[in-house]
Amino acid sequence: MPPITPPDPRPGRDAVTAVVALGANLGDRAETIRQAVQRIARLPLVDEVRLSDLHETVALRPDGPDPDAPAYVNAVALVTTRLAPQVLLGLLHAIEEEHGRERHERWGDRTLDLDLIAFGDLRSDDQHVLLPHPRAAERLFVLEPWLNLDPDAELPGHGRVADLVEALRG
Ligand code: PH2
Ligand code: MG
Ligand code: MG
Repeated sequence: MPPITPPDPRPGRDAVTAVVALGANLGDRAETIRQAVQRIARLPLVDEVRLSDLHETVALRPDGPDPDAPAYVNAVALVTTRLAPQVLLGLLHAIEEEHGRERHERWGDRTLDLDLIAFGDLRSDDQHVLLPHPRAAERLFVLEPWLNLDPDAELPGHGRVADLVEALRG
């Protein structure tokens, strides 16, 4: 007789849609982004991933846009997952490191940046997992690809992404 396996006593989490921003301005940027999305899709407890169009964008530095810096490829992925947000964030950082991400200066050039922009409608001021991402509302390189995936998207605490994009485009 095979052993009887007791039911898993851990409570299941409901699936949530997380918004992940992807950026790269070194190496084969588009290929890196496609590989990163495949890695995310293969993570445990990730059910579905939808990737936006890839957008080429001017690098934003702490003192403003820098057309002389290597340009970015940016995209957004909608990730349906039952992972906890801090676990997802840790796994995103691990994928950045697999792609040789090095951290020198703030907003320096990078092979891969994966930012957790939103996690359902969760708002968190935990210093390790700030949600939504504190600068997302100002960043067209995040909001435009997100809008392209979901015309009804809302950034928790900031309203409709379509309205934010319109205001930033001026
Ligand atoms: N990310 C940054 C800083 N500057 N500029 C663009 N165009 N795209 C980015 O993803 C980006 C940036 C810090 O994460
Ligand atoms: Mg970033
Ligand atoms: Mg980052």
